[in-house]
Amino acid sequence: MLIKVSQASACHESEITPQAAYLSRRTLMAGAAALAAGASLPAWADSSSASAYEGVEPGKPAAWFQEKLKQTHWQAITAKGEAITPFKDATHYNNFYEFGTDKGDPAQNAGSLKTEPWSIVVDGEVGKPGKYALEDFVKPSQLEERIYRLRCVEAWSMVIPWLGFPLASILKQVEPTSKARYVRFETLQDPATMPGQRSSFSYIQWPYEEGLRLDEAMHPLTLLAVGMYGRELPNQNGAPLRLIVPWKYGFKGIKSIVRMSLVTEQPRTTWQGIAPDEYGFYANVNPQVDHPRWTQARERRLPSGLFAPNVRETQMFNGYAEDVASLYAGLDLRVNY
Ligand SMILES: Nc1nc2c(c(=O)[nH]1)N[C@H]1C(S)=C(S)[C@@H](COP(=O)(O)O)O[C@H]1N2
Ligand SMILES: [Mo]
Repeated sequence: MLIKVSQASACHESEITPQAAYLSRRTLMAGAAALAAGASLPAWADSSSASAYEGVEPGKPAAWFQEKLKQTHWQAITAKGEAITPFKDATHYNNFYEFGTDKGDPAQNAGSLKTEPWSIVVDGEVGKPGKYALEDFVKPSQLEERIYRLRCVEAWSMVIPWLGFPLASILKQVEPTSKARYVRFETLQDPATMPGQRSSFSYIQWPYEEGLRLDEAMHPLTLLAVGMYGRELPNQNGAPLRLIVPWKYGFKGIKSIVRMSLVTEQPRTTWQGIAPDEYGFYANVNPQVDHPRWTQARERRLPSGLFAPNVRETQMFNGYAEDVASLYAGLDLRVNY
């Protein structure tokens, strides 16, 4: 059993709405170059009509990614009845401060990021510490597609079809010891290819770092993503490996991960370091706890414009309460924001 999640997020073929999830066979073939002859196609791949997948650019996927893609469990989890955000928006409206602070900067600048070869250091409280080549690290795990809401703390949101591996299956492989209580994650630090790390007025202490409690990290909804929209991750979205925790604000989803440490103490996180009264360690999506400078009760769902703002109510735990609320039983979410 790969995923144990409630009925609320589990996928039922019949409930997949056409506008929520499809890409034409043509787009898939052209866009995800990785789907070579003989590759299995998602069940809904024959749907026609313009879709969120329009304009999916052909990438240059690593060989291991192409292999993994053939065995993908398509739509393992979906966001029922919610339209997928167009690929164009998901790849041109980004937060990735290593490449600049404007939403368009990552798309413009992240081409310099070299994602192959890539390795991940695993250390701390683990039975099998080491420096793993990415392809070896993910080898035993099956690729899954998961369509999740992404809610940024800045009060905008998207719906993105990720491709990735449950973090739990990857963590089990390195055998956390009984002392491990948290996971700390670190992004690549490379000023030569990351212009945002060169700017002298930067208030961020690089590298970007994030963390999860071990039970959050092991939760079946927590994903290590290597792709989106049926193809490998574009650089601006955190290639080649980034974290996705769908019930938390987007800043927990650390990009371009080079290190994972199993630790005993709650790790320091980048945004907590910048403004501890505004960004907490937990960062669970919560419409009842406002950001000091704006409400968190509502969000702008992209694409959103002046005449079609597309505003919706924010849901507790971003709509994943049924699956994750029990993780926080007894915890004051106003104090632990
Ligand atoms: N290393 C790193 N990871 C990061 C960020 C960043 O600036 N640097 N921004 C975060 C924020 S605030 C959000 S909302 C998401 C955005 O992911 P996306 O651009 O793929 O939508 O990435 C998160 N991960
Ligand atoms: Mo964010």
